[in-house]
Amino acid sequence: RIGPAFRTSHPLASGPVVQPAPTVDGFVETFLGELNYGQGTLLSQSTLNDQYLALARTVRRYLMADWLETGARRRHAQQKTVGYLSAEYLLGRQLGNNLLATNLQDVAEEAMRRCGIDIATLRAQEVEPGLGNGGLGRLAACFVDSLATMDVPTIGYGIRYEYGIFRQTFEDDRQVELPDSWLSLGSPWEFPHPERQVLVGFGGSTETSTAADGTQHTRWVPDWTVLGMPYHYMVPGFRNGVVNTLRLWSARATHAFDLQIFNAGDYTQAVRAQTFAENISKVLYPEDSTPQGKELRLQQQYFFVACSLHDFIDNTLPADFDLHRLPERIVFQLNDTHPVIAIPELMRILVDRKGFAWDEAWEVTQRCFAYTCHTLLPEALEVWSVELLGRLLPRHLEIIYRINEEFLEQVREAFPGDEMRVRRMSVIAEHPERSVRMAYLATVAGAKVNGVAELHSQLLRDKVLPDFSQLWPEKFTNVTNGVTPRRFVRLANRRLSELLTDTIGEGWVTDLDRLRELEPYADDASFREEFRRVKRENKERLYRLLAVRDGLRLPQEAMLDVMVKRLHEYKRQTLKLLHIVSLYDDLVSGRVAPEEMTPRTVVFGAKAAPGYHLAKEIIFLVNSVAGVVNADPRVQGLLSVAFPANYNVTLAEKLIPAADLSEQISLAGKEASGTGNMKFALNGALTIGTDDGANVEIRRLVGDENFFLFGMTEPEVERRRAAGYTPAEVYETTPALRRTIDLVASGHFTGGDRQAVAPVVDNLLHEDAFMALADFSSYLEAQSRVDAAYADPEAWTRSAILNVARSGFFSSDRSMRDYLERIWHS
Ligand code: CR1
Repeated sequence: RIGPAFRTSHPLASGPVVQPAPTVDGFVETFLGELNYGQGTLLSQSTLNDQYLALARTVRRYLMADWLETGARRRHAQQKTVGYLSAEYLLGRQLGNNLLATNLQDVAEEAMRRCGIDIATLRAQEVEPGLGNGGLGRLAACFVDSLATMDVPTIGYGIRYEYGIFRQTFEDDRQVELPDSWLSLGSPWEFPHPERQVLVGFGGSTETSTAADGTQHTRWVPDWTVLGMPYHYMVPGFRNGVVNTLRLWSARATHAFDLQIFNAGDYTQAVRAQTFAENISKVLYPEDSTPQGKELRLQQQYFFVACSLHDFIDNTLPADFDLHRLPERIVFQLNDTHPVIAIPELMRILVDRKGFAWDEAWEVTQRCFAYTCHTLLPEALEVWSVELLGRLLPRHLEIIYRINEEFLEQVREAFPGDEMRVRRMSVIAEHPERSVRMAYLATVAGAKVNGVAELHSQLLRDKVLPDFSQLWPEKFTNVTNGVTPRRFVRLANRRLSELLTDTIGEGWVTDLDRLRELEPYADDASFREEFRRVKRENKERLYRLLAVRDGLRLPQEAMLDVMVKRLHEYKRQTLKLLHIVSLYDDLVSGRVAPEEMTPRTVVFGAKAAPGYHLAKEIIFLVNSVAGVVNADPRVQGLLSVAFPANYNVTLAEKLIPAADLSEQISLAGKEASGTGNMKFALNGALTIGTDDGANVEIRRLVGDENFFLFGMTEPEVERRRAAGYTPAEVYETTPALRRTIDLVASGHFTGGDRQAVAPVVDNLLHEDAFMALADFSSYLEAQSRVDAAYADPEAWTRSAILNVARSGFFSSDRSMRDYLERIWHS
């Protein structure tokens, strides 16, 4: 620690200065004070950004006493803490959420009105911290929200990327990535703590010495170091006086500036060290589900877990704490394999620094970690080459080798003579190059391993880690994902929330199972009318936004059909596109008369990883089709396609409440869970989906008749593949598909340019790794059921209400209860 804690006998020293109970006058005064003394400006001269920052700081004040008090209470109680280790937190905007948590929405709105300010314009000023790629990062944000609302002692640990997920724009229909400089206008929600900086080493070598009694001691001598500076963020519970902490690490140079080099006249060289060190937390890797083995990424991973473990062990626990009892005080939940290097790091701390014997340390370590797997794609299971890991973290590699040796002994004992199995299960893979399988390491060391939906957990046991589940069946469990009802219903869908609260009371916000009480109202015609009004108003709000944001003009009446998620072949945006093209073709060729068509507006939102070429070609194709369809007078009002750029949490909060139809159309067996699917159902959209991920559970809960199922099941996919899948055959034998693909291939949507569509078309015809063609007919058939159902508004609304009423299970509060019961308390 740098500097002693300040001690004084002043009566206000040991408790926070409590912000007086909120009144509009008080809020105005605090706000003006923040403008004057915090921003150094007058209301009459302030910019929008000044006003936003002053408002944020005002709201922050109302959370501060609870934050300080929660921290003090946690230190005093010395309970077991959840250390959530996640390389990503996709938080979304903070202002609205914090106003909601403090119940200050109305006061703040009125206070701003009195200052002549429209609070909505200030909210729009906030740049969301996009410190995540997609589902995994947003899940972490939902989980910490729930843990605070449930008053579970939690520290969220992660990385304060200076640049989050790139900002997407389109140029000539193609994705262009711009840096997301989310910090550039100031970040009012973060608290840097330079006095809690942590030193992290990299590289170098290990030294082993033998003591007089013959015991060996190993020490790592890194050859370069960086500092980790923590930034604290408030994670408020929903109106419960609890504020937990999210602690994100930023990299700083140990010696920011080399004076000797500077004096020698080389200024740029003198700051090189700083630039190098600070690169570590500079930018979020924009790959979702398909990591690339980049050295900087391993540096990021080790950097943040080393800081986090040190922070908890040396700065959070009492100085005299007996580390043999560490599992009583912490469980580190590994959010996918990104933080798995924490396992050898804890071993190193205990053995090399705290003098534990190996077995003692292993015993403790195994009880401190649990691992969540979020994928089924083999290419998404992280591996690090031994060469790279050994160069960057030589001591950790030694530790991993020893863990593996002892583990493989265990396997040999359990399965004598089965050397094939030993090779299969080794944490060290030999081909194509010697590398460390991080998922295996996590499974060997973790007390529990979970998947994120029932089907996924089963496939994890049976297909991804079968040898491990045979060896340790009790290690494996499932926790189905969930989403926070605070942000994704209460905040995002104010109109629906009011209707819900008027109908069943407001308990649902923290007890989402109460939505069940809504079921009888599905049969109440006046309630259905109200429910439709909510949808309509949400659509109007969305279309107003899209008009300003993206220059889009969309028809108010059409069914709103939404597919928002990362762009990935397995998610099958192309299947959705084929459906659109076939609808378009049916209309313009006269196969379907305009009056037979259920009008639709399809909205896409998706970012592609910058290096994922095919995904970017698909984006180009969607934009091309949208351009032609929207400009064709023959389909005006019947079919529109919109692809607003830069889909993010902020846009999701506007899109999801307005949607009628939710597209969850991944190839069965590929989407681990999905969480957008839950958000849509909770906001009264019906799902068209495959039997994949959490869709399975959604369908079971909402009922078959309120869900549009299509496509092969996972075993059917397997059989089809085993029989030899040839997409060209499907194309040849399915006239509607043939027409559709031919129209695309003809260059109709690309001004006659066939070359431009070739990457996608050729891939579909000759590879189609995710079997879009195989599911095409089934998908179209399901979509015609959707059309028919939508044509009956009363029946549709009834189904939509039942989707809401029966989706309470998908609250992340329930997920957290499951983690507590199945993983953290065991
Ligand atoms: C999965 O693809 C799941 C989220 C959250 C994603 C998605 O199906 O809902 O995790 N996986 O569990 C991922 O991002 C790195 O892997």
